[in-house]
Amino acid sequence: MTDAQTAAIRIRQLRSQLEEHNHRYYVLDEPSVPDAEYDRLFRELQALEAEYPQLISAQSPTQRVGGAALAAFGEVRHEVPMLSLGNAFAEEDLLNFDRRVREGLGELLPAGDLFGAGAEVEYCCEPKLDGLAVSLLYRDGLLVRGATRGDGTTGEDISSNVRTLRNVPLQLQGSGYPPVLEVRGEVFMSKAGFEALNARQLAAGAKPFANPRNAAAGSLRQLDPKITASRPLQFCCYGVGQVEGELAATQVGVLQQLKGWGLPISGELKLVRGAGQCLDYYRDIGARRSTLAYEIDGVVFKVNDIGYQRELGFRAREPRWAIAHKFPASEELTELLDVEFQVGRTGAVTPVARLKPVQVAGVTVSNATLHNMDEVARLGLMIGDTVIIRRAGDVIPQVVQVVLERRPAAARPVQIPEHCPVCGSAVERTQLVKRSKGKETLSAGAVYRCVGRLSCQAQLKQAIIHFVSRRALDIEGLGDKIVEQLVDVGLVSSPADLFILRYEQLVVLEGFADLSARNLLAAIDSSRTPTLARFIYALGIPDVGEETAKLLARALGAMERIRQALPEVLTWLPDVGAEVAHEIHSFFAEEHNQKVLAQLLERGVELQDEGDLHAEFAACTTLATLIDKLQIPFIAVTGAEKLADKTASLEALIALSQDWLALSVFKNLNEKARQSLRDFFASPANCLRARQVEEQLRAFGMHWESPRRAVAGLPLAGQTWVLTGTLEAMSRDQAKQQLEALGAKVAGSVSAKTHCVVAGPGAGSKLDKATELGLPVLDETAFLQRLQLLQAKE
Ligand code: 9MJ
Repeated sequence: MTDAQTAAIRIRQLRSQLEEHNHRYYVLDEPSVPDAEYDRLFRELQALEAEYPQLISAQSPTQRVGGAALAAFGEVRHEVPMLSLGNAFAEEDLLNFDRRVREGLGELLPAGDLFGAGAEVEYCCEPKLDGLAVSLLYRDGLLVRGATRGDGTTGEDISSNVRTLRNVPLQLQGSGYPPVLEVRGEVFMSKAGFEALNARQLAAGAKPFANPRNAAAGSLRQLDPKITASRPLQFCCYGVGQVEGELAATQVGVLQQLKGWGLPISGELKLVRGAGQCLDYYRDIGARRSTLAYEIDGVVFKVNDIGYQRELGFRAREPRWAIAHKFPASEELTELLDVEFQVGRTGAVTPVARLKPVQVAGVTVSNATLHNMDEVARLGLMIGDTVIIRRAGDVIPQVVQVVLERRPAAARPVQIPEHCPVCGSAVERTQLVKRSKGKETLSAGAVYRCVGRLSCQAQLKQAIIHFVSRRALDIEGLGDKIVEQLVDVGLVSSPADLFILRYEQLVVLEGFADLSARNLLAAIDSSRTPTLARFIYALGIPDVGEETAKLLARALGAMERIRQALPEVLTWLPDVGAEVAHEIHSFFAEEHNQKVLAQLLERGVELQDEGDLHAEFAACTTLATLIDKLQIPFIAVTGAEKLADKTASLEALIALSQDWLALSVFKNLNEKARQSLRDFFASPANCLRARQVEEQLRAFGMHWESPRRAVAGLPLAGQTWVLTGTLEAMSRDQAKQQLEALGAKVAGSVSAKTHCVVAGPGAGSKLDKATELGLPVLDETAFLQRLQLLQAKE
């Protein structure tokens, strides 16, 4: 045997011994050897690895001290989204949750007892740790990746950091684990660890952390894993994500399996039966909260049976089978010293409470957002008042209430400034446009805006900070302070100015030197080719977040189409309502924005992935949708459908609407709707608008000839579906659109010709009829699954 082979064997022995000791010490809390013995083994391993660097592996305990620092975190896509939990605050919320669970399970649940009591559901209970959700991926038992939750779909790759956590096994113990096992849990800091860390921070002249949660977050999101390694972080497992292979059939069973493979789980885990026992658990943990070694902000209940969990499924971003029952938030009294006004990216002027500093649940609070002037009015707040401040978990402190008995004689009212505190432009109250039955009404909004737009330095700075931010153009090295400086010295007065910055201008600025100036220019240069979605997001259009930006880019495919889209056309996109459509349209209609956009393109910004209108979008229209989008008063979706059935084109509809005789024999519409149709198209402006919308749809590449577009070949072609009851994940309108995109016709009544009925809660006679006729009926979960399957085939 060669020396290297002998070394490899010894290294393997040492690693397994050290990991065993680690597990006993950090997971089981039962150390089996003195620290000195552990240190000796550790140093022996280090020496061998130094001698044979080719034998170093990421799974070695020596790597727990942290490897090389990173320049940035990579991105990780979660195969199975990392969801958050719904909250229960009052006991009643918990009882309602349990009722929804039992109703959702319906007949799956065994019958109750002979005395008429309903069957009870088993729940797995755990304390709710107040830390950061993390995913750990094990392949064939080896830890290969650690990631943060991020937005639930994409997180950050923090593999090097999680390896430094002493109670995270680098290799699973025992056998029988699935070949791919993603475990999920919370990274947190114990109260003692937090105190010790803060003592060290203070001794080193560094800023102490506000609370264990912040300390854990700050420690885990370090580019240098050595820093993470020096922090007292712990992991606790509470579930699984992606799994290839079999696991136990209950939540508690899975957690016991994970524990058997060396993963730490909660020591307070308990299996209970029924909501009553959940509340007992909540009270018990609540009473012992201050004696626990770590901070918690409530308890978590999960339906124990995994089959039931699957049946219950998800609602939006939360599982229907789990809930966090939160402890009451902490509240304190303090004095409102003043109200100041901040100007945000979109010009919103927001009141901020300046408070006499007060400790609330371990954090000093001296500011609290007041949201808007309606909130100030609702609270009846005056400067000088004594107020109740509440802080719950990681939530921004809130002013909950004024203590009127303590109002001093000198209390002053809070007044919104007439002029922007930053640029002096007028401050105006926003107006809300409300559409009901096709009529627009205006009402005063809660938000006040500085009208200065980008001539207001506050808005300009925020707009640029947003433009260069990580999820937008991602210009590295352009932090808030630098943006502020660039604006203050007048080098940048629009996002387009970033692309004409020169070395001589930068190098003389505070905090810049040769290398940093060059680096910034290089970073700006490499941001010139963003994806369309990032670019749209970067523009900072009010109400257009990342998701809407992605949707616009995916559906319309090109900047030019997005720029020109009429509000009616924008509302074709799922989730884009009239208000968002209006924001997008008016953003691009504004002269200044047009100029900046033209400059950006002139100055070398090149969008990467422009293309055609998305096929799904191009094919998703019918004449009925067009009529519906025109928002003719008293003509709702079904009315639009009847009209589309009768008329084959917009021109035919316009002609029909003016033909009194034809309309009066058109029995399918009531008198009010007929009158409204006639009035609508009697207006030349409305006719013009309708024609413009149609023309734009065609110019964009949408196609429809007859009200029934060619659907042959689509998976549901020739089928008639009926939707009844309420759906939770989407509106009925959206469900209908999706079905139509797959070729189905969606009808309003059930007959022997119906192929399938989708029935949500509250379904009545249609469901009865479907049952009577023996038609297939899907509940929402089954419907969503079917849609997904069919869309995947498409
Ligand atoms: C915490 N924070 O202790 C979950 N959690 O489950 C527990 N969080 C969770 N479970 C699904 N015990 C999403 C989050």
